[in-house]
Amino acid sequence: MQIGIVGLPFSGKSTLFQTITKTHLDPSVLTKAEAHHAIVKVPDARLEKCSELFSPRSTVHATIEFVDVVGLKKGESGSTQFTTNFLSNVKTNDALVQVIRLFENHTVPHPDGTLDAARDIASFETEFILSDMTIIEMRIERIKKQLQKIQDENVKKELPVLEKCRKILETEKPLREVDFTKEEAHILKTYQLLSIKPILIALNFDESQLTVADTVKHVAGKKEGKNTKVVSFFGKIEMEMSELPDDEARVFMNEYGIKESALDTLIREAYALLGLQSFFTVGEDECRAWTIKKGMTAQEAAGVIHSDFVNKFIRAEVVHYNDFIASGGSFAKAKEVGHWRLEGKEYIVNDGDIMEIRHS
Ligand SMILES: Nc1nc2c(ncn2[C@@H]2O[C@H](COP(=O)(O)OP(=O)(O)OP(=O)(O)O)[C@@H](O)[C@H]2O)c(=O)[nH]1
Ligand SMILES: [Mg+2]
Repeated sequence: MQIGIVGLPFSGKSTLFQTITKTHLDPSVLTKAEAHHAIVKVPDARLEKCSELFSPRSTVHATIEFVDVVGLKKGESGSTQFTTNFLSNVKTNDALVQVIRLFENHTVPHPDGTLDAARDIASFETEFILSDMTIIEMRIERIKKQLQKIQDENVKKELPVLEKCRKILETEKPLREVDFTKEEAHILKTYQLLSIKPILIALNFDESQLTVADTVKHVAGKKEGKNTKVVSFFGKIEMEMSELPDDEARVFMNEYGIKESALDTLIREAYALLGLQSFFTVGEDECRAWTIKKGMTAQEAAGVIHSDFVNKFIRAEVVHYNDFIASGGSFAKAKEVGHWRLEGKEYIVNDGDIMEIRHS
């Protein structure tokens, strides 16, 4: 899973990227034209607890990849240019974090002169919608021509889906707000559309601002919906904080009333936004968190561990993390009270299930 960090120039993208990926980029690298990638461990207190109980040789977290998407520049006309190069860098991501600048900093002024969350959010939305519209219209034209020559059923199936998208985009609505069936979503996937991507709007405030809660509420009220979430963070101090040892960071967080680091909030929200969840495998050898989509069956989840397990799946031994802990971290006890179960192929895996796959 790859999440792209996007935003206007000087909105704090690289600051956020470095904070959540705990990397330090040289200022000379930051201005270069390539995107920066980093794989981040998904923090999970439940996995830490399992590790404490089993003292395994290795503990493996779920991971998520973050990308600092570069290439958005102020054009000669003064307005920001959404080049094709930039848009194609956005396309490859599964979801987006859009950084919105709400901090004052006179040494690096906002490209549009003032701070305005609604305007900045809308500027991306418009570009994404326009880009999608172009792709969809071109595809519709091509399909119509193709169908005049040969009646290909697979190609024919695409048309109503594309027409549905066109109608929505014409009302200037992003595609992420619309319900698509599994089949429709599958067809649309190949087009790498932009306005369909789940988005996390990350408002970047100054630590001195007193209006944080009100602004977040206001923006969330207007924008939040299906596949859109709004979060806030303090770019500059979170970055300073990420450079401190853990205990000092905690003191610092208490002082500023920060409950959770930007990394933890973002990962948690991004995870949920993508419809992802974790299940665990535990033991003396390895404790590990695995990422799956919500609604996956035990058989599908087994396939994430090893593709062979799909066909060789017999049963899954399942106990939920909470029940396991309630049973004092003992499988025997969990079995005794009936929390430990044998489940078949069709069992829908829950977030936090501890599983062992029985296979032939
Ligand atoms: N005061 C203040 N300054 C910040 C904050 N976040 C970022 N900055 C500063 O704003 C400038 C731009 O931040 P970056 O993280 O480089 O922004 P960016 O979006 O990556 O910028 P480009 O890659 O050039 O488009 C830097 O000088 C940061 O130190 C913040 O929360 N408060
Ligand atoms: Mg940058």
